[in-house]
Amino acid sequence: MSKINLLTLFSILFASVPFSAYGIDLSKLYGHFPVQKRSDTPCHPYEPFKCPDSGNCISIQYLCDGAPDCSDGYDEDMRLCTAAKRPPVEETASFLQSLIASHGPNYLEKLFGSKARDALEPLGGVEKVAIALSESQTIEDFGAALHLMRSDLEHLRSVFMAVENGDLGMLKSLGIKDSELGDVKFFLEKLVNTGFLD
Ligand SMILES: [Ca+2]
Repeated sequence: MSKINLLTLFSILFASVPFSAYGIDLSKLYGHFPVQKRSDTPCHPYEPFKCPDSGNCISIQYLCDGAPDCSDGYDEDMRLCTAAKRPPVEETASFLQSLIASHGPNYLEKLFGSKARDALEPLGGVEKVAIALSESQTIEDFGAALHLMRSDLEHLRSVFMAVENGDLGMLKSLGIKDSELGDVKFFLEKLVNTGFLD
């Protein structure tokens, strides 16, 4: 995930096309892309997405539609298309941050294992974990992205599966407060519903 430029993204965001109608919210990808070079010419509003390699412009409806339209297939990039379905990175980061603020800097060890202490510093920080949650298609990809230990990954999977099965006792046993249960459940279900446990 390195080549889509931010200005193209903004041109998409502020174009008159109601892109949410396509079931994909590219605003969620904010923060994933480097800034556009000045020499780049903008795409037409009707075809606002610029393929990073070839520079050709395609319509939003061709993003993540299952068929490659950019010459290098970037419009079907798995991380791009996974991230587009997930909660925005900023939202995920603030969710993780709120759990840390509420329960202390080592709390997320209960979810992600022993490397998730010190406000996630050993894993590269909150932002990095949030991006991994956004871009990783499956929990296996997530574990690989953050180099989690197998036992930690299996524990995390058991938490997700408990939530998927409606077992909120698991979250309570991890110290999640009643006032947080709704948010935590919503967040974990959102990941599950976008293929995290597949
Ligand atoms: Ca396509």
